[in-house]
Amino acid sequence: MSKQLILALSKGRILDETLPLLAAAGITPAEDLGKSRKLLFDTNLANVKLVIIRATDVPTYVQLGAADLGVAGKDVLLEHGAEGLYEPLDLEIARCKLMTAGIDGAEPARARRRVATKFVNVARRYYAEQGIQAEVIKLYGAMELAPLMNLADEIVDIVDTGNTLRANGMSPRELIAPISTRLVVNKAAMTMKHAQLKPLIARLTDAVGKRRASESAISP
Ligand code: PRT
Ligand code: MG
Repeated sequence: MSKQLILALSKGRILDETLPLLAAAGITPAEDLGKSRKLLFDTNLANVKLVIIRATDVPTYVQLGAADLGVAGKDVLLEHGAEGLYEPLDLEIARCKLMTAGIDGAEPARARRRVATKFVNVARRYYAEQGIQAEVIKLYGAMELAPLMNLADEIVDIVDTGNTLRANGMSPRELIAPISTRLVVNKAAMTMKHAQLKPLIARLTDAVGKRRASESAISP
């Protein structure tokens, strides 16, 4: 008898890049995800089901074993904490950087820096490591607005092209961590369902390798 595997996918921009990778690894949803309001999907593989949830909820599902494995941004994993999770594979998609940023030309405030971010744990850890006193303010979006409105001296946010910062008269300051999307696996499942998980992880590893090879063949 084959044990069921539940794979938790982050919806949003990560999903668009995850699906081709899953397809290359031989996993396709049984119906068109875009046309459905369902959250739980069968796949072409009898023992694999998909759940599609908020990116920030993926570590929780996998940690608590509601899902056996998941796909999540490293930023989300750093913020959430990785207890009870293995991270066996870098999927090398949705690459970006976690950075500090501030208003162009403004010196970072010296005494006690006010930092607006949705990554409060990452930010507290980072400023403590730097020996910088920081008051971290939790925001749920539009971090770029905070310095402009005098709510904060600096932000911690995801930067890709830097266009969002530039459009708001801000620039990146320090790199906190390079980010990409990772495969995470529940530690208990890795033992209990090893026979099912091992070939799945191997196929995904293969798909990532092939994708990397084809990309380096195009770009110099
Ligand atoms: O929208 P919601 O609040 O539900 O969640 P979300 O915004 O976290 O999800 P979504 O779908 O945007 O996906 C977020 C995940 O994609 C992150 O956890 C990262 O791992 C990854 N990722 C990769 C990015 C970006 N690139 C990215 N550029 N996530 C967000 N951005 C945003 C960033 O927040 C900023 O507003 O894009 C803007 C910066 O981009 P540039 O190109 O202007 O620098
Ligand atoms: Mg978003």
